[in-house]
Amino acid sequence: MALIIKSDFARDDIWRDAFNAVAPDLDCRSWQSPGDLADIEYAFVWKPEKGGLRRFPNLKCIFSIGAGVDHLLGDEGLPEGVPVVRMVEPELTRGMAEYVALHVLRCHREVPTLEQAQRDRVWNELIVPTAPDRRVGIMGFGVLGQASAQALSAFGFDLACWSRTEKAFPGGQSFHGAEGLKPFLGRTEILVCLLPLTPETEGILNRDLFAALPRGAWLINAARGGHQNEDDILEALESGQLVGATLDVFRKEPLPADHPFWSHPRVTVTAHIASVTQPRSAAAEVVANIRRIEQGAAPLHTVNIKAGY
Ligand code: NDP
Ligand code: OXD
Repeated sequence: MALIIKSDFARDDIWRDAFNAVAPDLDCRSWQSPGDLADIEYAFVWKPEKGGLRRFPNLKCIFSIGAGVDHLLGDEGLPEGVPVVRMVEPELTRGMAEYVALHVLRCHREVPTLEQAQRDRVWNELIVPTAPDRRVGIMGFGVLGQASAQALSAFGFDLACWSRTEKAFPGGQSFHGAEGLKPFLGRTEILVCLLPLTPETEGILNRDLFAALPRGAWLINAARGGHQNEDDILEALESGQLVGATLDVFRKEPLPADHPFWSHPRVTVTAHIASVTQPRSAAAEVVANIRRIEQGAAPLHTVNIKAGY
């Protein structure tokens, strides 16, 4: 069984070691020197070049190294009929829940205001609402949205979620579809975006959406830069419609050095590190899925190519 690896952050060797630790029988090959292309049955990839996966005539499954599959589904040369599996692994999920909890708490407790007070040597006895009086809304209520909601529920936030299809959410209010978006936004003071990037969600974080939030809302985008209209974010910050934005993802990455977000006093920039797939736990999940396929079962976490996620 041969697996071709094209990894993020040039981590091919780390991945090979992680796979070998759980599956010594798996023949891991690198994208640069794949050997006989006909041997390759599985691909484990991040941002492969367009059409690159077509080289392998016997591919049984394509595993995305990330939870997002926009890097694959944007490729018109993706081999037809080969299932695409997105990354679902416990440490990636935990990392995102940490990031969301950290930044929601930071907005909720108005940490940027307190940091400024310290710089100004001002004793600011700032009193903030309690968590049950703070309305947090999570756009995208899949694996990462649900884990983030669970982490936030420990603090007692007033939570709501928005998804494409109807979802039960015993810990909060649930909205879905186009008709659910406005009421969801209208009650949301801290908005967390964890949507996949699809033709339907491209550019969704725009002026119209910000206008539907209560004045002075906070945006946290840990999903994809393609969701956000960056000029509209700056305009909403300028007008006070948004009081702050925490952005992990950008239209262009790395964020260009002259981008106004870098120095904006009410924007927090992180470098697409909200959460990162972890080799040990991810290799175990991928190998378990490969074993399923080898036994004739369908892989878990396959993507609906038509829906785009
Ligand atoms: P899932 O596929 O598990 O969940 C996606 C959620 O989005 C579902 O609830 C889905 O609705 C909802 N959704 C999809 N399309 C729409 C739509 N048109 N309208 C409303 N809701 C919609 O994805 P994950 O939670 O695993 O990952 C989410 C995204 O997070 C990834 O696609 C990736 O881009 C990003 N990510 C970013 C990272 C970072 O470091 N910045 C790290 C990891 C992931 P429904 O439940 O009805 O299907
Ligand atoms: C992902 C990412 O999609 O890291 O997993 O962005």
